[in-house]
Amino acid sequence: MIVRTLKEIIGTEREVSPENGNWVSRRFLLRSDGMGFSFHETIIYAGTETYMWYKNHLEAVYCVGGEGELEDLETGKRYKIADGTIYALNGHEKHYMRAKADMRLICAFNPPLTGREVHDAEGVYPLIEE
Ligand code: 9YT
Repeated sequence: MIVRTLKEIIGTEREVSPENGNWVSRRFLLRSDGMGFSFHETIIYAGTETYMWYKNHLEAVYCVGGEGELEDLETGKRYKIADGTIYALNGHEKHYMRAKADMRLICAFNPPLTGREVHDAEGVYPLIEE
């Protein structure tokens, strides 16, 4: 059994931010934990805009705090994301997240992330195979 606290993750290798500092991801479970998915808490800071395209991954994101606007670039649709809303990128959709207040998001990735991934110039996380 694995039991971890946020306190144990902050300030370690499992806490990851992009160079622009727009978000921080605390990676509670990674591929090395053997669950078949990775599980993170992400804070996206108010006033930021992040372009993402999980070309190699499926991601589900459950918002438990803050508020932002999600734009699906495949359809042009915009969604308000706030406490109690989940979105799932089941079609590898390119998207923007614009945070209006610091957003606290619980995220699961399949396949699981291995650790230090941040978005590349295309908004993509690389697929790291063993
Ligand atoms: C909502 C989102 O995807 N933000 C980027 C960070 C990502 N959730 C991660 O690596 O934990």
